[in-house]
Amino acid sequence: MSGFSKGHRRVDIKLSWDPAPLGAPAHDLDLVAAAYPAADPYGPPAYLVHFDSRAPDGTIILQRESRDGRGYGADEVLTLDLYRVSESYGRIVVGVAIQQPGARLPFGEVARPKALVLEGHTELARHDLAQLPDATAATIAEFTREGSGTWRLESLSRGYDADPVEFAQVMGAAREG
Ligand SMILES: [Ca+2]
Repeated sequence: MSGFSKGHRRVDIKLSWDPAPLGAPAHDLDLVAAAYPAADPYGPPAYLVHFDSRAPDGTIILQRESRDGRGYGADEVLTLDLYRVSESYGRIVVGVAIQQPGARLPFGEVARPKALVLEGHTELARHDLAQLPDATAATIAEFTREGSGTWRLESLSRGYDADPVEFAQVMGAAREG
């Protein structure tokens, strides 16, 4: 899956999945965003945004979160107000990780794990995470600030074998083409 376009201002990322079968432990997927310093865009994240962590300036917000995939429509929604992000941040990576409280749970065992990347009503990218059946986490989008100050989106589909905490630390290490 590839996407490439420029000048994004406000982007929504919507994650959905279906609940675990009755009687089975809940399937809990998490959207995770990591912001990296402009001075060191492939170093450690400056901050993380997920169900338990907020952006210090409120420019990246988890609008909705779910622990079990129940309910209608998107289960988790992340909004990135890119036009308000401080120039001290040069790169933002967004991914999805599956909580691993018991037996290993990869995307292939979660029902209909999907993510949409939207700007307004325009669909920028669509991800079927079942296409990474053995992974327990995946990066889906990378935003890079251009010299002109605009944000470029690269659509990713890179699987990881990591729980959400491990994933948050390594999700930005890969340098894409
Ligand atoms: Ca969750």
